[in-house]
Amino acid sequence: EAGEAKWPRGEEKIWRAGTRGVDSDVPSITKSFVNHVQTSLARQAYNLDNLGAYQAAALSVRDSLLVNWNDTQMNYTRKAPKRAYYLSLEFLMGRTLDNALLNLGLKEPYAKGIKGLGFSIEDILEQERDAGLGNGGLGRLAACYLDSAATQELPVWGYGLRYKYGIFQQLISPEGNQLEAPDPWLDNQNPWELPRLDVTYEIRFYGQADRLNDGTGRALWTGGQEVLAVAYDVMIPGYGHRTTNNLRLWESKPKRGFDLNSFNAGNYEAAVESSNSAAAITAVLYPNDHTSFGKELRLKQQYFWTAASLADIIRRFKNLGKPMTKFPEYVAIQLNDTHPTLAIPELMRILIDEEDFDWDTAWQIVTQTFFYTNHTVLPEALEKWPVPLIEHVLPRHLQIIYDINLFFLQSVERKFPGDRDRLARMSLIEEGTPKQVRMAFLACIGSRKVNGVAELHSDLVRTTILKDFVEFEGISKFGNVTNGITPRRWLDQCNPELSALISKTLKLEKDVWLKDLTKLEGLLPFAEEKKFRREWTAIKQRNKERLAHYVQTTLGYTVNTNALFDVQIKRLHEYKRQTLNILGVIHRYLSLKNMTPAQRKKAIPRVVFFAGKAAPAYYIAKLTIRLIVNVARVINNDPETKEYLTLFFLPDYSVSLAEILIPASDISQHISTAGTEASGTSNMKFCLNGGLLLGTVDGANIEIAEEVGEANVFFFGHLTPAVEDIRYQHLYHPVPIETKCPALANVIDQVSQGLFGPGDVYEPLLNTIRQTDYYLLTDDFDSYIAALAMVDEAYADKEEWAKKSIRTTAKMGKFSSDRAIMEYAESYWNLEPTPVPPGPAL
Ligand code: T68
Repeated sequence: EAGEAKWPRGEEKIWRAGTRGVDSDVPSITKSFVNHVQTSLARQAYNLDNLGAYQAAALSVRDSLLVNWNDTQMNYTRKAPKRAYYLSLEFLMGRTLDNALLNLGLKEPYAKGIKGLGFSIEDILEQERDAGLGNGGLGRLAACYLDSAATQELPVWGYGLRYKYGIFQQLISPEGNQLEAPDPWLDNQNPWELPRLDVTYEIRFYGQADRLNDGTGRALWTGGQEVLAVAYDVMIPGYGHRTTNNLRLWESKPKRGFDLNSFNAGNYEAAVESSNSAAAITAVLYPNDHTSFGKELRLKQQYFWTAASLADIIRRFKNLGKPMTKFPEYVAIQLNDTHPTLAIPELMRILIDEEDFDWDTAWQIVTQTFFYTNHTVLPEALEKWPVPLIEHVLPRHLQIIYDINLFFLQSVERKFPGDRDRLARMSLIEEGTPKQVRMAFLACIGSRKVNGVAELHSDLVRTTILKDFVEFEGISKFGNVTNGITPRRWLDQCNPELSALISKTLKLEKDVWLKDLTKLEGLLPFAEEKKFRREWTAIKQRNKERLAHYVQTTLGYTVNTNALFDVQIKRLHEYKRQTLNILGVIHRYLSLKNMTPAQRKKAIPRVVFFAGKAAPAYYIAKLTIRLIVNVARVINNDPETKEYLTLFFLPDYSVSLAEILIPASDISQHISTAGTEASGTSNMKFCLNGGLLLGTVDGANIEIAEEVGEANVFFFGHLTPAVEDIRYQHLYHPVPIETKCPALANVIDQVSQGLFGPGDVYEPLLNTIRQTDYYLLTDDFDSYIAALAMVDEAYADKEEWAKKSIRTTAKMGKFSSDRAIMEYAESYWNLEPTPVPPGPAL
């Protein structure tokens, strides 16, 4: 059979017996733990600290993962199913140990064993550094999808880059400025990765591309720089069975240690320089979300990663012994945003220059293989690469992109003869100085299907940025897959008490409902039971206390846990409108100041939490952080109001911090200008944990409201269809804020006049509102304040609030990433689950 592994040499019996990793009984676990302390770590029981204990535990768990991983890969090789590959420049994995224990079903025996050896599992889990190889939603989505693909036993691998430094560490100066420090996450060696020093590919940059002019369309690409891609594998265990998929991350290194010619000539600097430039490619994650920059190193990252991944995928396919024309029957490649779009011209190059295919056959193969997911319609986020830069770095690819464009525009001309505007609109090349390649268009025409990430967003993709392409290619190519989140990490791991209560109440083992999240609907009748509501609320309360404890130990502040906890945690961006939130906080503060003590006594106490990073060059976003921190400084120290309102900006937001914040929230804010947030995924996490949603009619908020009922969400603000008209009015019929929104004008005046430190500092931020107000703060402020008041009113009735909270969790089944990944598998990739058979693999 195709892909049958060769029988190994030597004593068959020993090979067949193999190893089963670590047995799941406590004595075997402690033995393996001690063994790793003494051999892998070369340490001893005395002086072993929590970090050492974490490493030993991780290495022990890894043994079991590896056995499953091997058997899974062997099974895939044998059965040769169609495979899908998820190409993402970001995988925001967070911590691994707790997730690995959960998915292997080993949490309890490891906790026991570790306790018996004098450590606590909680302390050990805290030792692990987050793998922060992503910016935000896009990278975390990729991580959730890997968890779900493995859980659904789908043959899916991820491909990404092994950044030496992940997303920067955020520090906040006393003045409230964001400072960035590097994130050396690999400094204590990483037990979760397996270096594959034998899996390498040579990747070329620069040089010349000479067309052969032999009528074949082929070209020779020679010269330039060659860099080595080295594979590191990360095991991705599924929940509740043995399937363990792979995430392959590439590291760049010089092809030879360093340039021997320079070295021999005595030019040591030059010799090391070229090796530095090779290593630079995977040195650091770019910290910009939602802006396209056109930097050469970023382009090199994209090509390095797509070329290495494609070479690896093709090598694996060729082991099946099938002709390349069958490639799309065995391989689906999902492009996570446009970042891996160069894979399209790269596969064309391989098929034409190396495999001798004619253009049409090659294009046929390419367009049956790729799938493209769009994650934003914000114009500044749509990737464009300057033509001269591509020509310099990837000369052959530019030729191919031009050829793709030529044939494409010819076909547009045939369908819409003489429509020159249309040709200009649809061209892959945007005219200008310099000309630029429009990557979303290339990804679109090179793919079999295109999708957005929530219903509204997918509609916007179809009616705005890709409208012409829908008219040309037909609507059926353009779909929607609403995002999802893994309930393993985002409920069971981060909120174990709630998970236990759910299992007890549903009378189901958690491995049943964690794999079929629609089972949560069974909670609905319990919303009517007072005793259940009390248990539910008590768990929320303990999660609030856990967060308060975190704030106490990190910031040194005491948090009032009897207050309503109001949370907004996400990347800082004007479109996400953290500014609206902080101006709303100031409005509340000013109102409290205007009350008599007796009036204040009736107010609902509120604690507002912010967390999130700003791109290092995003000045306005950094000013917003500065404003938040300085507002906090003033109001947290105001004896008149601090009982009723306090505010915290928690530095260095991460997956692990989200796991503390989300279970503790009563209300979370998802308040983007309508039509700007493609989906949002933290909205799903909060609601799954019984937090209510305050938001705009945007992204997945809409689908959450459809599920849980509008009575259980707090909506406000203008709707998407109105936004364009309002922006037009801002430009051509501006109304002064004082007239349009006096409440907001007053808040802005207070900031400007120095209530929170020198007002001139904030002028550039305030001017964005006073002037174009592109994100409609002046239009939405009043309804936002009204919605906040509705929240207060609803929270005053604790029994009703608990009912809303329970009903919300109960209706979140749709938002499991298991559902989302199965939609991709069935409607896009055409993949089947491929379970690992019981018993040893050999
Ligand atoms: C997010 N996009 C969307 N981009 O904003 C969010 N961009 O609505 C959605 O839920 C999520 O994707 C998942 O679909 C991002 O997070 C980036 O991080 C990014 C990074 C680099 C370049 C451009």
